[in-house]
Amino acid sequence: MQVAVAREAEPVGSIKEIREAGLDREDLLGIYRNMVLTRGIEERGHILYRQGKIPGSFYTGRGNEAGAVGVATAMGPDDVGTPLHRDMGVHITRGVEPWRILAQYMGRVDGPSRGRDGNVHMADARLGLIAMVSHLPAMLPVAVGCALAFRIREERRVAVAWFGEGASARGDTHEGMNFAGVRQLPVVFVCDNNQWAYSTPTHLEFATEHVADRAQAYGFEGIVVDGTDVLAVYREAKRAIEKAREGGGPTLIESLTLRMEGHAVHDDAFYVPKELFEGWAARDPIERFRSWLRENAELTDEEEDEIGASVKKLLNEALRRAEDSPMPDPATLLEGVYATPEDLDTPHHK
Ligand SMILES: Cc1ncc(C[n+]2csc(CCOP(=O)(O)OP(=O)(O)O)c2C)c(N)n1
Ligand SMILES: [Mg+2]
Repeated sequence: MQVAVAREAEPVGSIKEIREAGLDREDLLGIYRNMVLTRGIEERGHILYRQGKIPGSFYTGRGNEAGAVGVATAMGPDDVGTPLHRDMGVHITRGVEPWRILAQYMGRVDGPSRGRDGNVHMADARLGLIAMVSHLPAMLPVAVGCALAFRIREERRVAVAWFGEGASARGDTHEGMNFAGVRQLPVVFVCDNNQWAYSTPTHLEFATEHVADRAQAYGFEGIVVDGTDVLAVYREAKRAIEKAREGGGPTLIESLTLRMEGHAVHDDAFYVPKELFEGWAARDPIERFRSWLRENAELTDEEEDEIGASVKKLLNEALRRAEDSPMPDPATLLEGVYATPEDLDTPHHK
């Protein structure tokens, strides 16, 4: 029989509680705007894909806006993270300009990967983000390596490692978490549990009740949070990040959502029961936060319209600017692919 071990986080109630967690009204509206912008970028991307303007495939994190924005809002400016293909909200919250993301989608030279890679295989290192590779769980040891470096250099910084519940079935997830637990490193693991790994359901990925139940076996705390409740995600991420910064070691946060679209745009997700989509659509994270703001923070019609209109304007301008960005010059194909020994300052290259 499965017995849940991880703590199940309470939903967030009042604005008082959220003030205590360090957010004022302006922060709350900023979070809402970041969620609306995140969804807007992915909706624009979807249209560009249908227009044939995006090479390769196209992924969205619809339904995961609260999870991604909530965690990224809790990160400090010098912290680092390895967001994946459902975590557009992390790039937005860290300040990547939307036009650069649309340029990335279209393979243009102004995308964060300078047209070297497609879709969300991108990150702006200046904003503390490390670009993902397709071998998703391979990003966990990278984040753990960052945390080890912070420990060695005595820097008060934290690494955040994202992974899906499907990725949790792979060996690198185990190795990363085990090493982090053994060394009590300043890293927070965030599992975006959207209940599907392509067409594989959770019961074929893990035998515990929750992914977060495994944390105890690695020697740290596991928490399950409703990934449609942006403030609950923020509160739990903030606690975990500050705990890690103070030397309290890792935490595993499992953010529970449903992947609201196919694995990528080519997939109609016929294998996901219709009732599941209907149930989770009623808990849409943006709609949920909008209602909370209306009830608890006196969000007005004017403010809501202003946010919607400014996001639309920003995206219109972003699209124009991205379409003006050229394709990379083929003559530069090999630039930025390999680091030459002269570029490295590791001792054995000296
Ligand atoms: C090692 C490896 N195996 C298979 C794939 C193909 N693949 C890409 S994403 C994915 C599903 C990942 O599921 P999950 O970790 O739950 O993340 P989600 O896509 O649901 O966010 C698969 C099978 C891959 N990229 N890497
Ligand atoms: Mg998944």
